[in-house]
Order: sequence, then C-alpha cells, then structure tokens
Amino acid sequence: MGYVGIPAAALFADSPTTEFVWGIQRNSAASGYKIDWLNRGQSPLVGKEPGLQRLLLKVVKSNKFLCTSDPDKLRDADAVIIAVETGFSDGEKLIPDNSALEEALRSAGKHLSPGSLVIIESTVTPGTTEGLARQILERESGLEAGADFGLAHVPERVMPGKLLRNLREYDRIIGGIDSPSTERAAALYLPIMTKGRILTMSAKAAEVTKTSENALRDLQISAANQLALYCEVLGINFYDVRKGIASLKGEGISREILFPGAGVGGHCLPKDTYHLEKSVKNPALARQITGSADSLFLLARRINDSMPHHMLRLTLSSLEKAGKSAHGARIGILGWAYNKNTKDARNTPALPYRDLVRGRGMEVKIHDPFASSDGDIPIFRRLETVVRSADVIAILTEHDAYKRLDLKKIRKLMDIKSPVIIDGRNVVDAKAALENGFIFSAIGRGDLN
Ligand code: SAJ
Repeated sequence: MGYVGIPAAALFADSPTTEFVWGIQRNSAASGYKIDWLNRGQSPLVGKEPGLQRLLLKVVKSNKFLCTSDPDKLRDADAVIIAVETGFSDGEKLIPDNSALEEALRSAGKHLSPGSLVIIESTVTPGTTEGLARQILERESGLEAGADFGLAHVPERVMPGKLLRNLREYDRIIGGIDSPSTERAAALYLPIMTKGRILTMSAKAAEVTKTSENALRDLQISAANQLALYCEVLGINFYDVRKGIASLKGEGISREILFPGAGVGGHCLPKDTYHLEKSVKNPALARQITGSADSLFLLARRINDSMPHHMLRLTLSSLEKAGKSAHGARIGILGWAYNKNTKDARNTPALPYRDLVRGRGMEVKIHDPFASSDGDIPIFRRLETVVRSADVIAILTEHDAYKRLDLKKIRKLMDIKSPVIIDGRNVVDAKAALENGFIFSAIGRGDLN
C-alpha cells in the first residue's frame, strides 16, 4: 500500500469487473498506520494526487475495498499483485535488496490458491520473475507456476502527482511466463485503462523494458551533462547549442536532448540501471559489447553522479574570484528535494554536494519549500534564514520558487562584497545576476563562468 499499490487497488476496486479488493499492508512501525487511514478512505500518500482521495472514499463506502495486515485474505483471491520497494543494499557492488520482495512472495506463496494469477509490479532485475519469484511461489505453495497458477511482470510507470492518470492513460507492458499468464494479466488490467494500450511480451522482455526505459533516460541526461561540461571548457553557452541541436528536424530525425544539472536523484533512475546491468551476469560479455570499456549505462551513471563534484568545482573557482577561501565561507543550498516541486529527497544530489562543501570547511544552511528535515540535516522554509549573510548560494533543485528569485533582495540579504551564485538547474537569470553584482557560475555556461 504505497505509491504503486494504493492507486492500483482503488482503480481495481472501482472497476465493475472486480468483485472486491483486499489491500495487504504489513503492520510495521513505519507503515502500519496506513491500514486505518485507508479503511477510513483516507490516502496516506503525501503530495497532491488528483482524484485519489475521492476514489478511495468511494470504494470504501461501497464495500469494494478494505485494507488488512492479514495475508490469509489472499486465499480467496483470483489475482495477487505485488508492489513493494526493490532497491539496492549497495549500489557500488550492485547488490539488489530483494528483502521486501522475498517477504511478499513468501506470503503470497503461502496463501496461494490453485488457479490464481500472481502479478509483480515492482521493478526487478531482469530474470527475477521466472527465477527467484517463481521459485519462492512454487516452494511456498507447493503449486506449479504455469500449470497451477499464472505469473506475470506488469511494471509500474507511476509518477508522483499523476498516479491515477498514468494507470489509466499510459501504455502498459504485460509479460507473462507463458501466454495464458499474459492473456489473463491483460484481461485483468484492460478494464482499468482508458487511453492506455496493452503491449504483451515475455516476462523477461517486460523486465528489460522497465529497467532500460529508465537506464536510457539516465543516459540521455548524462549526454546533456557531458556536453554541458564541454561547453564550459570551450567557453560557450550550452543552451545555445541545445537550441541548435533541437532545431534539427525532418523525417525520422529526432534529437531528444535533455537538460544538464547538479545530478540525478530519485527512486527510479539511480537504481534501474543497476538492475539492468545485474541481469547480464557475465561481465566479460558486457565488455565484449562495449569493447573492453565499462557498459555505456554504467558510464552514464558515473557521469551523472559526478555532477555534485562539478558543482563543488564551480563553487571553489567562484569563491577564488571573490577573493575568499572556502574554509569558513557560509553557503546557502537552495533545494534539497531530488526533483522540482516535490518533497521527495530520495537519492538527492544535494546530499553529496553538501558533504563536499562541508568537507572544504564551509558552513552550510539548506532551504527547501517542500522537503522536510532529514535526520540531523535541518531544512529551513524561510529563504531569508538561509540567504542572510551567506557568501554563496547554490541552487540544487529547480523548484518553481527559485525561478523568480528577487536578486536585489538576495544581494541585500547576503550583504557582503562579491556575493556568489552557483546555478545547478538553469533557473537564475544570468544577466540579472551579473547586473546585480553577483559572481555567477552555472552548469553549461562556459560563456559566463
Ligand atoms: N534530471 C536532469 N535532467 C533532465 C531530467 C531530469 O538532471 O533533463 C534529473 C532530475 O533533476 C532528477 C532526476 O534526474 O534529479 C530524475 O528526474 P526524472 O524527471 O526522471 O523523474 P523521476 O525520477 O521521478 O522519473 C520518473 C520515471 N518514471 C517511472 O519510473 C515510472 C521516469 O521513467 C519518467 O521518465 C520520469 O518520472 C518523468 O518523465 O517524469
């Protein structure tokens, strides 16, 4: 019962072709509270989710949905959908953390009835559905996948703020371990979809589709990041080049050039590449493909993860221009969330950047309009608190709030000679910054840095 399970449960419960939906939620310290909330028809998800609150209330009132921590309710289920977190215990060593998935599979297996259909929506390392998942389900149930129950991977494509819309309108990849599983899964999902089409394929092809659609996005971002660094060295404005490249049009020509930035965070992109890479067990094979170098996707990960270091370089060179040493300098970081206008800070690039500037002896204050304080990291809501008498302000997240900074006011608040702005998300009007006497550096702005 998270970002993936709740909207799916609500939509299935609201579908006339579904008799009843049980939402299974572990009664854990962190998430057990969701059970009561959901049974009151209240969404425990943070952030605006158009239509979800109303839909939950409707399906609870019409007795089509209930949440429980009792997995025994699965016994009379025709279909069981697993939507739990699948991360990495160690990104470096590519060790997937399948603990939640294995627990869910064991629980589903123990209560599985013959003839039911098991769907895995979680993002998994390709090979998991037919491998680990199938083995656990068969061992726990004593049944045979295919013969006694269906099994398919139907990857989620949720995006915070558009949960219901994506489920209804986005195309859905459906990959069964055999064609009856694929057909049954397609029949299950079709009624909750409006504009979205269903694309059927094998379970492993569905796993590779999901992980590579994010690995490819990470690669596209890394291409923009690397190009931006070239432009800085060449003394030109990356955004002129970006406009130029995007202008190349014509039959079958496309250049999806994304945006450089202070780094790539979130719960999808930083991990899905590793799921994809982990599936190619034989690293020598990968080297064969890339000609002894690392996989292209791992190189993209390294480029994107190097961007907070580049932000440090820009910060140090700008402080030098201001005739100040980094040690003891005060810096205001604007933006802690991993993406614009969200409070979600998972894998935020602002964290490594903060560690890097602190490592140089800088005193750090962090502002974010949405993200909440993260353990021992206080996050301030008032911009003045973070900007007042700072030597440097660095923008790490493209929140709308930072797109209309009053630079005159900021200058006054910083109240020092040659204040520094480091723009990691191309949200500050560079000309206005220079006119207001700032020393200004930005990713990709070789013409100004
Ligand atoms: N980022 C850049 N440059 C870009 C785009 C993003 O640096 O041009 C950074 C963002 O600042 C952020 C990170 O990358 O730190 C990820 O941003 P994202 O826009 O990819 O947002 P996510 O992580 O929420 O990605 C989700 C994914 N959806 C699913 O996995 C179902 C992704 O496949 C979608 O493409 C993306 O949303 C989307 O387009 O909104």
